[in-house]
Amino acid sequence: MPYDASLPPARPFLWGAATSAYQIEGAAAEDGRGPSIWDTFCRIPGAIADASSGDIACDHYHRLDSDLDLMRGLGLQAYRFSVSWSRVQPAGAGAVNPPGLGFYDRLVDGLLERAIAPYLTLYHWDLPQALQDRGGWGARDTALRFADYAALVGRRLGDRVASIATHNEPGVVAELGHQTGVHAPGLRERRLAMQVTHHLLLGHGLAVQALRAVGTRLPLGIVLSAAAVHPATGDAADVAQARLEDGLRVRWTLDALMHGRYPADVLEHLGADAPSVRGDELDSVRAPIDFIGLNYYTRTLASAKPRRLGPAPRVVTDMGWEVVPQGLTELLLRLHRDYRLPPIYITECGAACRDRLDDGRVHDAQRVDFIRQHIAAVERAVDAGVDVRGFFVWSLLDNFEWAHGYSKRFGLVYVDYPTQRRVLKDSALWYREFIASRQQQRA
Ligand code: IFM
Repeated sequence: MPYDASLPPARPFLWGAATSAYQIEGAAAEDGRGPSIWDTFCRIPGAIADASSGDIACDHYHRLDSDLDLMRGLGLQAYRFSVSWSRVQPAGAGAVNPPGLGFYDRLVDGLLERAIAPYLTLYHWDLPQALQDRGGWGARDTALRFADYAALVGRRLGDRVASIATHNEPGVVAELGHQTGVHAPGLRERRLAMQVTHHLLLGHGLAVQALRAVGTRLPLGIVLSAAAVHPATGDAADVAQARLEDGLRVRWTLDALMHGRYPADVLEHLGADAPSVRGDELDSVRAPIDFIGLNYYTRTLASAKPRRLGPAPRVVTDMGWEVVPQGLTELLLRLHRDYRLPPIYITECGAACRDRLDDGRVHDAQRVDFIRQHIAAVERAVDAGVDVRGFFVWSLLDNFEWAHGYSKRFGLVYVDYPTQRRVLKDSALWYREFIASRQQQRA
């Protein structure tokens, strides 16, 4: 599909793609990697839709060089990846695993050799099982261990990566992992989930401090899942529900990160389920950061009572998520207005589609439209004055989509799992042309 030249003109902006360790690496029991909570969770019957796991995933661990060449072939300017904590520190504390760190050394060096900026995330959901056995994110100690792990990664890779994000989507870790139980570690307790949000944020702040203490001068930040929250109807009850959900999903985290407090209305709503916060912990949470990453897929529609969505025509992706690009513009404008945010990166944005190999091609026109519309949505916000610096498509490769296993495909690149063959989808060809054309406009 040809690149649409009617898109707005070039800006100094990074175009990239993102992945995470457990979703692509495989090699789950190799070279000293310790088990993570996702290894354990995948073994629970019924936990994963297709009863799969990340044991092999995209076999990226063994295909590093060819995957790096694939990235270069696409013309990516930046690549966002995560480090597997249990690969570099198998028990989550104490001994370091040199071959594990060596893998990330090779990844970072390989990116730099290909002129691709490495954007590192420390925690994309794969907690070492040994730490879960000691209480996981429900235990304050895990936040302290996370700071040690951050320092160790910072010392080893901090001279070569473009930035370090502490967590990926802490709100999702708390809610899906500890309240609804559909993600690892599969717990279902709201009080615990709220304590987990606090410990994740505390871990973030302590990690930022630890990285600074070891001399890291890089931009440091955090990646949040963010959505514009809309009431399903104009009814007062739905409007109030939307305010509450915005409080739980957006203000909870950003008020803590930016102002060192949790929102009063949400604390009141939580009552006895509010987390316990010791001493000056919220001062650590608001340790100064240099960027915020936002992952955007859809809006949240809030209603006070469970209701069937009306007959309005809704375009959805294969996840059943409504396609709402204008929600991204709205979100960016709103966060710009309500918070004095540091520079923003769209660290994930993409669509799951029912991709099929058709004579060696994958015609994913829906994904091309999705990406094009969301880029345009970001650019509307930039034109209105929001400081956005980059856009990372989720994902570079089809991969292990958590509780959905391999049944959902988000990649620009199709992965034929039985052979591990990679095939550029039409969206990859489009993105390659798009990046090249933006680069030419800047030259
Ligand atoms: O695959 C996930 C990713 O790990 C985190 N953000 C959302 C993506 C799609 O569900």
